Amino acid sequence: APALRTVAATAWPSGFLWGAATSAGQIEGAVHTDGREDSVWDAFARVPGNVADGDTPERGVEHLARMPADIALLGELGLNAYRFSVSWARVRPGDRYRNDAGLAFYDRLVDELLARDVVPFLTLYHWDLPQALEERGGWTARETAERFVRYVEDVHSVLGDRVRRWTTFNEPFCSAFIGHASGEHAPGRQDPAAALAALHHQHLAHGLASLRLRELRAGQPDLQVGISLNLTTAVPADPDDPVDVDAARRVDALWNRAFLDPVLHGRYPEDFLADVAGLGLEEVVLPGDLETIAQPLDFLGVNHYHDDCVTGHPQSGPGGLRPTEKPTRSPFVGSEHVGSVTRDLPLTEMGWEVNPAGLTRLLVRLATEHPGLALHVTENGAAYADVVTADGRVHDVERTAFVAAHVAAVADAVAQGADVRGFFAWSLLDNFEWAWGYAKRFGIVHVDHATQVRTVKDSGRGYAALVSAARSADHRHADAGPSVGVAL
Ligand code: GBH
Repeated sequence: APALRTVAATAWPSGFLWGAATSAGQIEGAVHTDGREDSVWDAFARVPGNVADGDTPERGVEHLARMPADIALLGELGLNAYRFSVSWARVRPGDRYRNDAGLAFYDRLVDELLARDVVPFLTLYHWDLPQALEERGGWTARETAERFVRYVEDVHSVLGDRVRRWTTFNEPFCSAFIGHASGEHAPGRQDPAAALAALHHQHLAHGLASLRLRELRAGQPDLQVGISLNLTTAVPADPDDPVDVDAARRVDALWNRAFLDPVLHGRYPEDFLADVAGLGLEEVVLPGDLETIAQPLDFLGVNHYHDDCVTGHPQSGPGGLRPTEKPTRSPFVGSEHVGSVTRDLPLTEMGWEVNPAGLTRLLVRLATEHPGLALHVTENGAAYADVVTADGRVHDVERTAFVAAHVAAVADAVAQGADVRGFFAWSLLDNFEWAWGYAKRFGIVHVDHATQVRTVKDSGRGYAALVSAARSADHRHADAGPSVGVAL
């Protein structure tokens, strides 16, 4: 087994959140139970060729039915936080009315978490728009942002008394550009103007929902609102080649600055506006929108998987998101010529580079460029082809090393001054990996998709051991007197 780097437990801020993450559309299943209606992913997955092996989210990993046992597992792993998402299509089927039967599931989930002293970390939108709204234009329609606020009010009306951490969007890059430009994700459109409209309307929805949650939190001042972005460091393949340097600038804008700048500073980057000039963004940005979008952010969620080494002379186009033959288009609106190059690093089963130093670098960059911003690593993980062996265990040696190396990478960032307050392993459970269906496994807990039996993988045990060391040091500090860490 690879040597695990031991992290000085004292490096962690007091009250650090040690969690695992999931999303509704990937685990819940029961897509028509208790009045839930289709999301865009249910409809997209029914079209042959969109998802590997014809898989659909219909069964998920039956989390809707198995939730108490799944949360018990989280407790057994010693985690003190759980990041989950709420399904809009369960809460407002067809976006017509508040569905109390759907909301009751999340009500029970939150009670189950609190009973185990696990902090609920709620995401409002993890890519699962109600299909009925897609049929009215989806994220290309401005009204969808306003409808999002009604949904958020419904969720808050039931969970606002117990949930303190609210995330508006998960990775709006993916739902905008992979959903509407490359078309590899639902709703599967391949239209640059639609992607830019979706980008802007999700930003607007984030701003409007943040405003509303702040009004609603009048009686609950510790409610925090943030957003999770799939920030991705763009590295030029040849740093001496101006074409590659320009390619890196372009995708840095697309992955990172087209999100950070509006949300944090109320502006789109000038170079990004130039790259996408004439493609339709001008038409959807109305006066006042950017002020609405730039609401104070209580934390930034960072989802990190890999860096992107880019070239402006692509040998092969971007890809690897979808296993099927549908003609692939670039997600990089206005920069379609840019391609990715794989460096000499180990690769996961997704073909993504394993590069924990990239996570340290990203967190330190954020801390430097946005001083005072609280950070959570809201996703980090890896897919490997796991098997349950005769001893009833899953010896996922590579993932075990991956988790340890990335936890150590976060410790390095903390030591360099980044204000990181939480880490969430993606994912608690093997699940529906979007266009890859059930073929890719990201869990620290294995799921047998035929029997739904759960088996904690060695990576889950390894993560639990790291967390236990960190948390017992935290408790010793707490016992020793006032905490030296940040107030959470
Ligand atoms: C996250 O997104 C999602 O939030 C989560 O739902 C998902 O299950 C998890 O990751 C694992 O996929 O093939 O070179 O074009 C992942 C963010 C951004 C990572 C795009 C892959 C492109 C890689 N993704 N990136 S490439």
